[in-house]
Amino acid sequence: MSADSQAERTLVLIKPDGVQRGLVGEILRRIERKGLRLARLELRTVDDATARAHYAEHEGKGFFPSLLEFITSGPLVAAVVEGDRAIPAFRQLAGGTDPVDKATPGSIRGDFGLITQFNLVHGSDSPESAAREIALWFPES
Ligand code: RTP
Ligand code: MG
Repeated sequence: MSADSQAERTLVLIKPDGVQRGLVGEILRRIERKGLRLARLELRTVDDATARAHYAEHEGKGFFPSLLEFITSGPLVAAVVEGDRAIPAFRQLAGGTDPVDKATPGSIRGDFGLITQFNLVHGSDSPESAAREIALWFPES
């Protein structure tokens, strides 16, 4: 176990495809087995404004409209996950963005994903992103 002073926080989403396919328990199990902790956990359906703010870096890209439609299409799980190097540790668990070309077997996307958009999970990609996203999803924390 690492000292609390080394704990890092990351924003994790189990996207609507993961909830719809019944993979919430499987994904949370992998997070916990890795040794990461759940600090916040909530099922919610998000509006367009939240989805747009979350993925602001992708505004203007070809996939942006369908990404917004997908993320708002049904309930998702939002979580704050913490632990030593939580940001890269969860990105490792998730695997690369494309579930076939980039994510390796053994990762969440590599094991359960097929189509890039429907890649099951989101994890913050840097400390700056994590701070911004945690403030967006859990403003009271
Ligand atoms: P995320 O932000 O969701 O954790 O995923 P990521 O960092 O691995 O990938 P990113 O480049 O940030 O893309 C955000 C999400 O947009 C969807 N996407 N679709 N070509 C496509 O159809 C395409 N490219 C990206 C995926 O859901 C991706 O995770
Ligand atoms: Mg990203």
